Amino acid sequence: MDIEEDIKALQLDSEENVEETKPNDVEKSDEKDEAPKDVENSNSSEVIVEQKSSPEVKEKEPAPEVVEEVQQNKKRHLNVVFIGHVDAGKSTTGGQILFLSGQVDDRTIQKYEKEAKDKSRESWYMAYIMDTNEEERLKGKTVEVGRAHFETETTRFTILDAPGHKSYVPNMISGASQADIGVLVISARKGEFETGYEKGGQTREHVQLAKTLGVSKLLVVVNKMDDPTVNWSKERYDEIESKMLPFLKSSGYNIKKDVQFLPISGLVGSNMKTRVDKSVCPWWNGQCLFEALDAIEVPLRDPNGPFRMPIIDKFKDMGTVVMGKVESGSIREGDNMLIMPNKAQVKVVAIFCDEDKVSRAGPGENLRVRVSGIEEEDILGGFVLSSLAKPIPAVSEFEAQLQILELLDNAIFTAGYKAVLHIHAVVEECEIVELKQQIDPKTRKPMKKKPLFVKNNAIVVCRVQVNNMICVEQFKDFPQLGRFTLRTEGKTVAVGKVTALPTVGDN
Ligand SMILES: Nc1nc2c(ncn2[C@@H]2O[C@H](COP(=O)(O)OP(=O)(O)OP(=O)(O)O)[C@@H](O)[C@H]2O)c(=O)[nH]1
Ligand SMILES: [Mg+2]
Repeated sequence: MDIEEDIKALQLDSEENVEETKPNDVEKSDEKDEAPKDVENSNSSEVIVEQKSSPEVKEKEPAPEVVEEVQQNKKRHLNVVFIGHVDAGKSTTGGQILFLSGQVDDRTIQKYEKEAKDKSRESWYMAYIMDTNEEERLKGKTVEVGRAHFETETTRFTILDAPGHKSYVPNMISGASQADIGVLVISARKGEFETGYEKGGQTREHVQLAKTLGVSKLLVVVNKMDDPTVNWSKERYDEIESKMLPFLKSSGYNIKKDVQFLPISGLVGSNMKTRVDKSVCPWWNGQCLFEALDAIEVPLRDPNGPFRMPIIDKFKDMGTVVMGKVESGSIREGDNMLIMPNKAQVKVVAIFCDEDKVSRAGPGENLRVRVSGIEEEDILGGFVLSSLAKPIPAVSEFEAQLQILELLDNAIFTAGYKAVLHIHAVVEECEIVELKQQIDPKTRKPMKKKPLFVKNNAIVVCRVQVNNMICVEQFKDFPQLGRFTLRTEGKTVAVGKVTALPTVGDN
């Protein structure tokens, strides 16, 4: 079957890629504050950008013909995460996309211009489209992942606007774990590319995390080309591209197949919906952002596979509603399913895709699913809505291949090492209980001696234990549910993949 072959190809690709991954400088984090959890939401008017703090599904049900229409909308659906260093222009570019695709009117823009001016942040008005809460607007920094929708000729897109600030990396991880492709935004402004990339910025960490979290393709947009220090300079663009390429390669991306560069100005909106004018940028003959997004191809998930939807959030709304992205399989109203790991049997009462009520949905969709048979309090983020016939394994231990990046204070990595495990929507304390094998990064063969400890940049097979049962899959079966990161004190210390699950009985 084609789909199976595609999935196999993806696994081989990705497996090689993880093994090829070379050590990279991951910056030292001096700010370890976590993101504030409850941020007041003061935003009012726009409809296409989802509110950050109070998810709600529409209570009014659409007429039957509307449901029909939604289901017949055969455009493919892709989730795009915007990543990159703080202030690179992710929210501005996301906002501009919505403006150019006709989803934000001039009056709203004028309102944001005024609000931005009042806050002495004149140039931030485009970012206000995505940055919907007061704290974000005041500080000019995204905190929570923004979510919005737009369409091109061939595709319905969900934009996930991740925060760039290092304090909010956990939020970025949650955004990237829901994405199929990434738009890596790089500022070309003098000094900004350098701080983002060379001097310990977030560019590198974001790329490595995105790869690990299953973002299979990257559009690298070299932004702020309009800035006076850049002025659409080909030299500057080429410099950034030539510095980024070796790094992207070493992070596991196939730079011929998986990566595409293009210059834009998110603020002015150049080379986004239409190609940049030759009078502005005579040397660019390539695509604009919308064309590139339209043309990007990603392997399809299997609509006939066992159903898997990691739960990223839940709330009460005429029952219990769970939110997440379908990683495999399909769901229909009336289906009986399991919520794992606590094996609670639930019935699917209603399905909402984006803002619409639908009667069924397939893989890749971001859904809100109303279920009966479970209380909202009994569900945690990281639980998985799962097929009844083939439930996702729930384990408290698994075997994994890890690529160590940079340990805090160059510590050594041994049995007993504790970290925070991030795998799909799960965030859980974990302990390394045994180092089984070290892999030679050059030959990719296991080394003979069983290691007692390893250091920065090592590749090692080990056993990982968690206190609570979690749902994971082997990477070879479901790459999206079998890749993870380990973080210590707010810093990513390792990336890895699940290579084996206990054979008997935990699930
Ligand atoms: N000149 C110019 N400035 C830009 C462009 N894109 C963004 N900016 C400016 O860069 C600053 C940061 O923009 P944001 O969109 O908030 O950046 P971000 O990447 O979302 O930042 P975080 O969410 O904090 O990570 C704002 O002052 C923007 O006006 C651009 O294309 N040209
Ligand atoms: Mg932002």
